[in-house]
Amino acid sequence: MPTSCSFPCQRSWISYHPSSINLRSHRFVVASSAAAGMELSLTRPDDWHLHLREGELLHAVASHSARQFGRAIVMPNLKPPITTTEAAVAYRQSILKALPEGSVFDPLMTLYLTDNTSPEEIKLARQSGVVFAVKLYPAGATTNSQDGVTDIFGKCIPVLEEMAKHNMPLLVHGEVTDPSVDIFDREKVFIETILEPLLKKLPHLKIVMEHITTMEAVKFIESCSEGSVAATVTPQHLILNRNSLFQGGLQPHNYCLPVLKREIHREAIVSAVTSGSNRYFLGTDSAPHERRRKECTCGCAGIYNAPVALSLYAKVFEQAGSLDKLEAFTSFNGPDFYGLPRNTSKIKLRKSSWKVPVSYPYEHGEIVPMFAGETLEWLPSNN
Ligand code: OTD
Ligand code: ZN
Ligand code: ZN
Repeated sequence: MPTSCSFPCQRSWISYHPSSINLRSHRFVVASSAAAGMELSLTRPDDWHLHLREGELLHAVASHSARQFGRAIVMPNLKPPITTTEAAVAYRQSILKALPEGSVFDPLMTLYLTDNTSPEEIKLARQSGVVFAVKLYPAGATTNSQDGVTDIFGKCIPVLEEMAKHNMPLLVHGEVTDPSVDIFDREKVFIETILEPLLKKLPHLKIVMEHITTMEAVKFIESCSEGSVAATVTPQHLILNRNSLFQGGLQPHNYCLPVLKREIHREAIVSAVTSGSNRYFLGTDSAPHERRRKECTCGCAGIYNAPVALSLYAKVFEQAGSLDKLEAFTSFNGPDFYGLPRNTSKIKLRKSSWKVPVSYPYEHGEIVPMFAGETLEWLPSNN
């Protein structure tokens, strides 16, 4: 059974109002806050980085994403991973079956790159019409990445060349796995030792650096040619810093990979995303785990944020005085980068308080969402 901390935990939300907010930005926040009851109408967003899982967990979470998002890039890190087009097609079918009746949510599938993925598989993926990208997990970098790539330059160049030919993006978990590299430096070292040399070798490969967490990643993205390299950004890396892992006691539900970083990195990502640059788009990295697998001696990495993501993104843009730039981030930059049409339907975000459920129970377990039990503003609705 999960045990709960007897320490009177300060909730992680506290770190959303960091004492480091300077007066200038604070004044700006006050001046630009939206009035209660205000409503935003947005082109329906897509989620360009989502873990939907399978079986019971898939059934427990699918509707949360499908209600709000038009499409999602579905991550392939299942057990076993989705390494072939055939497996991706079957996985897509099981996702469609798990959707609420009448849902038009469109899962965009990905392949899990291994040392043995063949260029032929890329051709099949492109022909299938349902596979939209290939995911690079350095072996051992994150949940279910043990079958990932061990030597990208030694094993994967022919596959990556084939992907460049087919305009198929490479989605990157950008962290080195060398245990001697400090966990907070792994993204920076990955950029220097893998991403920069890779782009030199394959300048025509489209790359999405997933879930960026550092100012170095922002600098890297800005240095690349527009339309060729982009980044997804999660709600947690925009809202929390690494203090949230330890505030009032260990907070397993704030543990994800790449791990939360220092406040200066969070600020750099917020500035980049709210500047209106089209190089960044919404990717929640919503990664549900059963409660018992988070609250235990070796807790899994992953934050379940699908139900709260839109509220949190809106809050970030509101606080930066950039609500006018929210829609491009949630709904335009992603499809434009992938060369897909933008959604035509709309959703609404209303500035009114709502309480995040403390958990989402399902038959054999429950999932604790990000900011469980907290009150958020910006309530999404379909009409
Ligand atoms: N990070 N957890 C998971 C994936 C992500 O690296 C990621 O994309 C997961 O549980 O699948 C996590 O912390
Ligand atoms: Zn990742
Ligand atoms: Zn992920």
